[in-house]
Formats: sequence, structure tokens, C-alpha cells
Amino acid sequence: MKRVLTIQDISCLGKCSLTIALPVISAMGTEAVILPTAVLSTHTLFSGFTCKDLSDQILPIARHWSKENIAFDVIYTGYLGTEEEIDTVLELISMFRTPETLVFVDPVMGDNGKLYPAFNESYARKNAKLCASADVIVPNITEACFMTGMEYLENGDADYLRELLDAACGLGAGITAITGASLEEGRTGIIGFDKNTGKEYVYQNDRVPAAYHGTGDLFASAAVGAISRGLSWQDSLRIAADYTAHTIDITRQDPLAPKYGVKFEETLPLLIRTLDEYLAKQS
Ligand code: PXL
Repeated sequence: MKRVLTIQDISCLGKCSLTIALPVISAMGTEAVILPTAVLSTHTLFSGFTCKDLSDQILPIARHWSKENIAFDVIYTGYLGTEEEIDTVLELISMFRTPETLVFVDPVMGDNGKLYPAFNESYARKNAKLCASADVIVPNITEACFMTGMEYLENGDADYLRELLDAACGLGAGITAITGASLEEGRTGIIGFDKNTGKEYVYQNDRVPAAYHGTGDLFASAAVGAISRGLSWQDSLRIAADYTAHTIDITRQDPLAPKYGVKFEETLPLLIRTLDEYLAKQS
């Protein structure tokens, strides 16, 4: 069984980060090792949340694993609290990276043209450094803009998205996929580029007219789960995009969901069936 290390916060309530990554990756048949970087009462879009930083635990935990000769097939990072924490995570990556390790970075820091409350532009520049060390990065348009310095456009056309993709590729990762990218009217999805093959990949779904917290984490976790099972990055992102779109769609009946998160628990069986179909086609 493959083993993924995922490094992000635990927000106790309001499904996101580790409360999504752990169940999704486990359900997809991969061992999920977690490294919680902070414990929050809720995610940061609630007001008055509590936060206990755990970043001073990252290296002691990593050193213990190192002594135990633990290895990871994938290291997957999500929401990280501070610039210092990103430096610490870079140190951890250098401790565990082998030629076979895949480093997957979701540079979580904002959406809809704005950074989340905890972050500023200096944090965005530090996140760009983390992306430079990654094999795969999956920024949304906002994150790509903050890391590259490009202007954020709400409804940028295909030329704008290709320019943004080009700039994001310049951050240094092997594979860059921008999420929430709409290349056709009424549709949205991914535009990605693989430097190893020089090939672009576009995948679009019908746009579901709703937005929920934690959907970026759901997309990234499902993509990591699929990659860890040996699927190509293109198939993995496609599975993740379909799964996320479907989960948003079935969540639409719930008026509280924008804050509390999507009903991914109800759609996990479908994700597992889809993964099995792709794996069967491969064998
Ligand atoms: O879903 C991203 C995320 C993860 N963790 C925390 C957050 C957010 C987005 O706001 O606040 C704590």
C-alpha cells in the first residue's frame, strides 16, 4: 500500500484541510499519515476562531519518523499557517525526499481575488518558494496571481489563463495545473502543463452555480489519492474535478453548507467506484 504524508491544519469544525484529506485518501486505498500544523476551532472564515500553532512539533515529529526509517510515496501540503512554517516544511521535504517521492503542493491562501484573513503578500512569495520545490502544484487563479504578480481577472479569457499558466509554470514545479479555470462559457475546470512532456491538458465540467468552503481541499485530496494509486496526473485531476463538481451539486440543497462544507461523505462511494474503473482499465 502506498503511503502519503499530508501536512496541513486541523480545523475541528467546518470541513476542510485534514478533516477532508484523511478520509478521502484513506477511502481511496492509500495510507494517510497526517502532520497537523495547527488546531483551530473552525476554519478562518468563521469569526472568533481559536488557533493553537503546532509548528514547533513538525521537526521533532519528522526526526522521530526519520529514526524509524519511515518513507513516503507522496508528500502533500495544503493550508500552512505562517512563513516560518513553510520554511520548516521545506526542511521536512528535504529530509524525506527521494528520487521516487512525489511532492504535491496546494498553495492554499485565497480565493475570488483575495487572500484568506491570515495571509499577506509576503506569505504569497514564500508559498511561491514552496511551489518551486514541488513536482505538482494546483493553485487556483487567485493563488497563481498572488504568486506570479499577475493581475487577477474575474472572467479572464483563454489567452489570459494561458499567460497565467505560463507564469505559474515559471515558479519551477514540473506539473502546474490551475484550478477554477473556465475556457468555455458555462464551464470550469483545469488548465495544466507538464514541463517533462511539453504538453498542455485542459479538462472542463459544467459550472455548478454554487461555491463552498473546502472544495479546493477536496479536489487536491482526491487528486493525491488517485496519483498515489498509480494513475496519470491527467486522469487523477479529471477524477478529482468530476468528484468535486458532483459533490458541490449534491450539496446545493443545504443552505448551511457554504460555511460548514460539502457533503463529501455521501459521494465517497462514487469516488471509489470511479477510481476502481480507471484502475481496471489500466491493468
Ligand atoms: O480550505 C482551506 C482552508 C484550510 N484551513 C483553514 C482555512 C482554510 C480556508 O480558509 O481557514 C484553517
